[in-house]
Amino acid sequence: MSKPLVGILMGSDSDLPVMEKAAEVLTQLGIGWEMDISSAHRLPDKTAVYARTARERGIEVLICGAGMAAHLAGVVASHTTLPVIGVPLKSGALAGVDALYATVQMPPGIPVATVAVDGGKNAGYLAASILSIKRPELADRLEQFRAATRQELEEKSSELQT
Ligand code: RP5
Repeated sequence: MSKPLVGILMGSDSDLPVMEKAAEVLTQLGIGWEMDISSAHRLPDKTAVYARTARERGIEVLICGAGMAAHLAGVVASHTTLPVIGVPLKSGALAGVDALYATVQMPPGIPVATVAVDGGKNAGYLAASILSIKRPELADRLEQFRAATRQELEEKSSELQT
C-alpha cells in the first residue's frame, strides 16, 4: 500500500457506509488513503485547513461526500487546486437530488468531478484513474479490473444463452 495519496472527507459519520466503498476500491488497487469527517457547515475551519494543507501532505486527489445542502466538495475545491471528486449522498427528504445539484453545479473555475448519488465506488475508481496517469503499474491494475469485469459478464451472458 502506498502512503496516503487520496483524502476522503465526509460531512457526517452517517455518510460512512457509502464513503467506505471508495476506500475499499482504493485498498483493492493498492492505493493509500486517509479518511476523516469534516463539514462545510458544521466544521468550516477544519474543512478549510484540511483542503489547504492536503497537497503539502502528499495528497493528490480528494474525494468529498455529503448529503442534503452538500457544499463540502465545492468548499474543499475552493481551497485547493488538487482534483476534487464529489459524491452526492442520499439523505433527507429530497433523497439525494438536493445533494446532486449542490455538488455538480459549480461555478466556472472551481470544478468538482461529480459521480452518481451514493457513487462511492466510482469515486474510488475515478481517483485511481487520475493517479494512474503517472503510475503505469496502477494503469495495469485498472486494466486487469476491467478485463475481469468483461470476463464475468461474458460468462453470465454465455450461461443465459445455453
Ligand atoms: C450532511 O447532512 C451530511 O453529509 C449528511 O449526509 C447529512 C445528514 O447529517 P447527519 O444529520 O446524519 O449528521 O451534512
